[in-house]
Amino acid sequence: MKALSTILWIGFLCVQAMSAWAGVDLKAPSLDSAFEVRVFPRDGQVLVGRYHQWVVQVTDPNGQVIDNASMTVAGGMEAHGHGLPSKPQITRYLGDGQYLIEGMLFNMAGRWTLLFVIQTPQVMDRVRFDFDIEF
Ligand SMILES: [Cu+2]
Repeated sequence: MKALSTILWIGFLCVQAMSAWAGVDLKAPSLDSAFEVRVFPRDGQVLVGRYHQWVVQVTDPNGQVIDNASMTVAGGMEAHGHGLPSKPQITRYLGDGQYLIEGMLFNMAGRWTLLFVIQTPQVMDRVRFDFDIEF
C-alpha cells in the first residue's frame, strides 16, 4: 500500500512538472440564447494538476453586461466517464460581467467539458464548452 501511494505521488509530481498549457479562451451562446458567455483561465494558462482560477464573463446577446447572475459550474470528461476532480465555485463578481471561479482543477490531458447554469432574476439558461488539454 505504501509503494502504491508512493507511485501515485510520483505520478502526481510528473503531472505537476508539465503543468502549464496555454491558450484557452472559449466563447459560446447559451442554449436558449439568453446569454453570450466567455470563459478563460484567469492568467491565460490552463494548469494541469493544480488548483487555479478561471473567469466567466456573461453578457446578453447585445453585449450588455450581466452583473446580477448566480451560477453553478460542473463538467468532466465524457470519454472517460468522470466528472471534474474538484468542485469549482463562483466566489466573486469582478465587474464588467466577469465572475471569478475558484477551485478549478484538471487532472489529466484530453477533452474536457464545462457546463454552466446561469441564473438571473429574469432568466435561467445553460451553456456548454468543450476543449482539449494537451501535453
Ligand atoms: Cu479523464
